[in-house]
Amino acid sequence: MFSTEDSIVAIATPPGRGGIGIVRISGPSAHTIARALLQHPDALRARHATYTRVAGRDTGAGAPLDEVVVTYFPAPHSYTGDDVIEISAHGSPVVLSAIVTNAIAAGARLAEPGEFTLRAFLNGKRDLVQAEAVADLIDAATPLQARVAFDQLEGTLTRRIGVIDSRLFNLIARLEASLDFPDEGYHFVEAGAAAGEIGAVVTDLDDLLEGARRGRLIREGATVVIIGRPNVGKSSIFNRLAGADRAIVTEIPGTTRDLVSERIDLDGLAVTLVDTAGDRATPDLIEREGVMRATQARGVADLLLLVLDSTTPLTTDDERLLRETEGRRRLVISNKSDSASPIPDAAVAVSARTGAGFDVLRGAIGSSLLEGEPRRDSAAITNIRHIALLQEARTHLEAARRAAGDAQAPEEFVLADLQAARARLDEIVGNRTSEDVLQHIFERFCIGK
Ligand SMILES: Nc1nc2c(ncn2[C@@H]2O[C@H](COP(=O)(O)OP(=O)(O)O)[C@@H](O)[C@H]2O)c(=O)[nH]1
Ligand SMILES: [Mg+2]
Repeated sequence: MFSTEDSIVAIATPPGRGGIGIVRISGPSAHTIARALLQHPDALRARHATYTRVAGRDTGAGAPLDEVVVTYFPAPHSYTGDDVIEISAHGSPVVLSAIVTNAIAAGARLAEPGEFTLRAFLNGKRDLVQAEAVADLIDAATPLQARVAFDQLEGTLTRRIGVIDSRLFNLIARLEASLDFPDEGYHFVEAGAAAGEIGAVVTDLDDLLEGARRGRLIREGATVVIIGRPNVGKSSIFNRLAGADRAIVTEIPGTTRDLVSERIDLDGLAVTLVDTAGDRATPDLIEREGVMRATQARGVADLLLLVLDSTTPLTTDDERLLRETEGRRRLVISNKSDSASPIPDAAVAVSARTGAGFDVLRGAIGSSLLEGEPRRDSAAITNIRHIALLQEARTHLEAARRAAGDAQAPEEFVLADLQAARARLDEIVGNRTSEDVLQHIFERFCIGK
């Protein structure tokens, strides 16, 4: 189903107008197709920028359409591993689509989403983890997300999985040798030693999985929900953190009646900040709906900011909220520090009016989100597909370890589970990934990537 026989074309730059726009052609006839489009007498020199003109029609004849710089990357030294031509024209959608149309007339096919990167994968230029990292890098909304994605593009995760895989391979080889030569009276690996070695691999996997929550938070972002009874200053805090007057602030309790949310970059973490209606029993139908939505938002939050008002004594609503959120990841905030001294049990004191305490608050949000996470420089694992496969591999390794430690269990049992664990690792890097999964992964790319 995935063919690399034909040549594909697409605009590689984002939609809209810009100084430069790039059309990319990849495939065995990329060079021939480019020659048909360009008003350039000679063959293109490999990896040289060639300044020339592109024709207005699908033959080189006729009025030129634009001045372009063309680069030819012969296989296999290109992004996709096929012959690649990149035509940099002026960033006009009209010019760029004309080039694409002409390339199609000259024999190319419009690329599917992610097809350039898919070809790089099929041609062995990148493994699946790296191909997925390309999409993550393009999608990154914070510098930290970009760095972690680039790390994976460089192969950090691939290497760690490779190390684990080769330990398993080595162990499997020795176990198989023991099975194949049972009469030699020599065991390539003792049963007890095998269990120990498998245990060490499990520890390696756990190391990798340990950083996963942090990695997920970095890649997917976190949802932080502001709760509290009416008038404590939730919307004011929301506006300060969002850096904009998004939510309406008044002295009238019950002003916020719906969820208001805003994406913010909090020291590299992409945070969806949600302001909610003040939590109280109320006869007002609309406000009641707001309180219900607030309760739902509370349910999906990665972190709750429970706001208290330091200018008034705690009410029964405050105490109820403190109780209800006790088991949750939360930060208790004492607001209005400009007018009263902070509530003793609160984690952070702020004034939404003056902005005092907000640096501390931002830091505290970041550290509570990542609390208990290994403080590594980069989280190697971020992708839910990778996490699920690592967990499956771990399950098989645990089964193998039990079988290896059990004198009654035949060695074939150990081997079967070790092989199954390796198969999961292979699937992460794409060595035996089904076409369905590949299709699913590359679908989320945009055209031209
Ligand atoms: N003095 C003082 N007043 C504040 C502060 N934050 C909010 N307020 C006031 O408290 C009232 C309620 O604020 P609002 O943000 O709408 O609270 P919400 O109902 O919890 O969303 C408004 O009159 C705000 O001006 C603060 O830090 N200090
Ligand atoms: Mg409000």
